[in-house]
Amino acid sequence: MAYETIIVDTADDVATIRLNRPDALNALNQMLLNELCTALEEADASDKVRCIVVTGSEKAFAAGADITEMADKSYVDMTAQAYFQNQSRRIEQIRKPIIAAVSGYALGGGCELAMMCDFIIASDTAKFGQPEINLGVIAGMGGTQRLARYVGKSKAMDMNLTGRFMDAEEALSSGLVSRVVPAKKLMEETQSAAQKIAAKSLLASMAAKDAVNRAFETTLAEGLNYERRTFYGLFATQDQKEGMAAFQEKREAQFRDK
Ligand code: DAK
Repeated sequence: MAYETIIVDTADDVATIRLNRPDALNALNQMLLNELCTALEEADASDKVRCIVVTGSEKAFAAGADITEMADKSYVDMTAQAYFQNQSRRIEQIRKPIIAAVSGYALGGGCELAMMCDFIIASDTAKFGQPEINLGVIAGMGGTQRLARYVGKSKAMDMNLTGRFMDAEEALSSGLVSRVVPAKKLMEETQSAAQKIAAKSLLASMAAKDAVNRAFETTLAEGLNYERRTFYGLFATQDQKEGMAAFQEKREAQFRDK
């Protein structure tokens, strides 16, 4: 499919989706989010894809929702159009693992999009922030909710109330990102992580994603029950037999997603 605001490249079991509005630092507008959702859904349905990477440019992952698109909207417009609501839900429904590779600015909706991915690999130039307060509004797609779960109340309040940016080092030490790599190595390291994930049983990696996400939606006791039942369920797969046989036979497992 031909896209105007993203570039999709699928190779070696990994779909890489690059946000591509360079003139606006990849600001998220309706078209970009719709195209991103379509590309994610296509990757989720494709038997050529076992892991997805979402990235931006060297200067910006995304500098937020497009202020130009929003500026003149009224409360009624926002509510009637359910602005960005449907797209958030579509992203949450993706079952395959998604890595966000972040270089430069990940602000407002950009930071929120990165947090909707399963984990974030940041370049040492990355800057995260929820500066919506400077525009007279607040975060609208997880900046008060997911950020608080990632980094705790104090830092989430600090970021949302002062609008200050967090650099890569602080993002790492506070748990927002899983690793920081030199800017020049960002895509190499991300592709290497994606290849590692792609080599696993897709049934197991989708189950792992689902189970970790469950931790944020339920009590510990219910979450542990869910995890244990999912674990038992994987013993119905050929991939479990293959994975454990390969360990015993001291060879690489050949998973077939069956
Ligand atoms: N929207 C539109 N255009 C943007 C933009 C944005 N968010 N960010 C940058 N640009 C544009 C600039 O206007 C400029 O365009 P020209 O003037 O060249 O035409 C171009 O990108 C380059 O930007 P700068 O010239 O400003 O570049 P600098 O290096 O000087 O500064 C910056 C980079 C990232 C610090 C600065 O551009 C900046 O502060 N940008 C705005 C950051 C921001 O406030 N982000 C939050 C936006 S509000 C919702 C869910 C979520 C949201 C909304 C609703 N629902 C579920 C309802 C999310 C809201 C937001 O994200």
